[in-house]
Amino acid sequence: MSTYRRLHDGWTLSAITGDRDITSVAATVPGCVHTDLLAAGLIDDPYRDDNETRLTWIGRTDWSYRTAFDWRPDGAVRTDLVLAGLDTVAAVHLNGVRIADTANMHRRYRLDVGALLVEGANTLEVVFRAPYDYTDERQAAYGPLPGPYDEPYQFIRKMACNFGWDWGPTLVTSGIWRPVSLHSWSGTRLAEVRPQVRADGVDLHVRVERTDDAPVTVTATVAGRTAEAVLPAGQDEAVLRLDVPDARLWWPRGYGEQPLYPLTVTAGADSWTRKIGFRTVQLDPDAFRLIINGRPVFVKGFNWIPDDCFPNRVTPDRLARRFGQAIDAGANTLRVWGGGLYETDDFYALADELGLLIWQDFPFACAAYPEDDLMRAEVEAEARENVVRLMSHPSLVIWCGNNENIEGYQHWDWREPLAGRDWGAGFYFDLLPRVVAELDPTRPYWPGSPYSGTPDRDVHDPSTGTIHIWTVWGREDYTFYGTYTPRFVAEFGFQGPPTYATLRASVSDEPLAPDSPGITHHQKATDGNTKLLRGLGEHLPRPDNFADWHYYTQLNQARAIAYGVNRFRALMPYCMGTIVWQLNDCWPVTSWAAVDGDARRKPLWYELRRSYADRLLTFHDDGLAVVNDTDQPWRTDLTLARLDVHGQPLAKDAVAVVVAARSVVQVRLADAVAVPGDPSRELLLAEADGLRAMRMFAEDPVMDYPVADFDATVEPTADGVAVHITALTLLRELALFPDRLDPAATVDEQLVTLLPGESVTFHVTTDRPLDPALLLAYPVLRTVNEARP
Ligand code: BMA
Repeated sequence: MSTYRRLHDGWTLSAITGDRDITSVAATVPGCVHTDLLAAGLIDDPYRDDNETRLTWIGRTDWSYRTAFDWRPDGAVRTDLVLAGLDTVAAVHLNGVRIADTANMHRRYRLDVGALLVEGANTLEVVFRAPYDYTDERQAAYGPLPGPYDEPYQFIRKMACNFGWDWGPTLVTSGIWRPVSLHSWSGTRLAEVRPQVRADGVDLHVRVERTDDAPVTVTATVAGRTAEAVLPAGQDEAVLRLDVPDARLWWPRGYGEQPLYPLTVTAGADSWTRKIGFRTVQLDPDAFRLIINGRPVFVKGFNWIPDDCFPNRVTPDRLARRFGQAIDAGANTLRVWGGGLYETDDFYALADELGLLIWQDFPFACAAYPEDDLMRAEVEAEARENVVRLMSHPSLVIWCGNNENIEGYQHWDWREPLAGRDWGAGFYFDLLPRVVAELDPTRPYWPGSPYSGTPDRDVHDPSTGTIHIWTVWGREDYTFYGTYTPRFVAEFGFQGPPTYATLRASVSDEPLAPDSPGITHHQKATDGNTKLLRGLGEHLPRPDNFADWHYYTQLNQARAIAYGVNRFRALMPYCMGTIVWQLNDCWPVTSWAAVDGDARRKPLWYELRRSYADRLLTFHDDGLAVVNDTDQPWRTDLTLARLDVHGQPLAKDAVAVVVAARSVVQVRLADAVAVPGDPSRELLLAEADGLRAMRMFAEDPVMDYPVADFDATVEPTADGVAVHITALTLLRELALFPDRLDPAATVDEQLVTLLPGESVTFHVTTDRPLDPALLLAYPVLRTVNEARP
């Protein structure tokens, strides 16, 4: 037999240290202290205003989770308590007996509890030690270690960004964050199944645990093929080979389909099923190209952070919506960043179905980590467990040792504070690659990001490995992306505030101002708001009110990232990847995200949808790049024109272009088109097959744009309104912000430039009747025409 029973009912939460009287509050499992206290009305919403600052005590308190459950002997030989995730330093007590001590959020625990269970009422208690007490103790014993944040996250195996980040609040959680069950079983249990998938089959490494000596038959089935092994007494491991020569290959989206095949393994009464995809993956380390089924893939990606500070709130539905936003923007890859988690099984299963490639960092980020025995044992255990847990997923294509720790060692003045002590190199260069090679040799491992291929080569070397480009956000104008000729950009980002509706709902300042307390609190980056303004450079005017600040900084974010993406795509195949920092936010905040903390798309998202489209036209200093990231050659008659700001052609050219599949053609521009007579009154236009690239010859504040004029109609539709705009003058980057009128309203398009006579329809989804006069006026409808110095 083999039966699981969830133990998710009847939990209560009590504070067992500190001076607050919190006793037997109803608790949710899986969950955490913050969400329980919030549900009980004992704390204010941590995401609102600066409430976060009044909640630090939670991470400094010991907590007890307690439940009682009925149990009757069910004939099983073994009954195991299975704890899929405890956050973090915990003692587990069953019927008053301490049965486990844990100190790693990234592990699961299975405890044989049959001897302790009693017929009738049983009690289960998990006592969590205050995370800060534990890290204080560890830090005192080891000595402080360098890192950019004044938080001790490297001393505990817990999601690092839980301690705050330059986009996230410091909300240090405790709790039972993943399911708890009792597993009753007799005979045989499948203790570990490791499918090493090939293009034409799968090798299965199976380990069983058993309660008796009877021979056990292990059977594996996939795609109509079956393999079997009989394990005699004393033998607990088998390797089964299944050949599927006619398997249909699994491809990343944009390269083919994603056929998934259920793979089932049975042993006695236990069985295990996962959907696998047949494919190969290799990493060409010099060029840093990911090669799937023999074909190099240009990575168009997003960095992924935990979608909520309280990961138990991230439901499968929510993941599906967020992944939908990533793929609708044209992405084929998510990089699960090292300051977060090994994500849930649902996460990778969804990526398998959608053909989204997953780059998985091991959870180490931006700090020197201790390498003492305790840490090494935890790291090895969690790595072994998660490599095995995730290896059935075709979407997972690369393991990466850490985020920015090798860079930290090379560039962030760590040597002196380290004084010769270890900093984590033993994990990234030895332990983790050893674990991956032993358990899952089908996947490449890369020691860190950024990383240039050997430990002594500068991680900033763009000619090899991955780089992260932070010079732009930190100090340079975004056109500085144009000075890079990288192999693979695994991070680059530019901030913008969240949508208006998101800010309005999370900040109660009246009025909202760029420097009002709530807006300031919901900006976590060092000098973030100063950098937002500096980043406007010559591109857009200095805003002098909140609405303009919000609009220009959002617009500038969109332009900056599009500039970088377009540059890197134009360098294909020398450059084979661009992973934007970052897709999502974990709360409402001004950040580098394309989708804000309340799931609303920022202007960046819409601009990226153009920049990540399969076909792209993009101007650069020497001409125009015509990018074709499809499997078909692209034959097109490209038209090029120099126009005045009233749309009148001053010079024209036509070029027949053939762009081979998955390649780029560079088109040089004739001087008649490329050289302006009066830069402030002229622009450059390229068009092909309905695609367009446009470049102003001067920055917007000096462009002599006409005052925006247009005809507009607003018509009701089944789910909102259609806003038709016909341009009477050039309209530069028309945008509509209906969330200013109805927080639930969404719009399907943003940042559309129209020449006189051209039209666009914005489809607004809303339940409310929106006043057309408000919809068509400042600050809801915007163009850059008004952007005067
Ligand atoms: C990189 C990331 C994150 C950070 C981002 C923005 O360092 O790896 O740590 O949030 O830049 O500063």
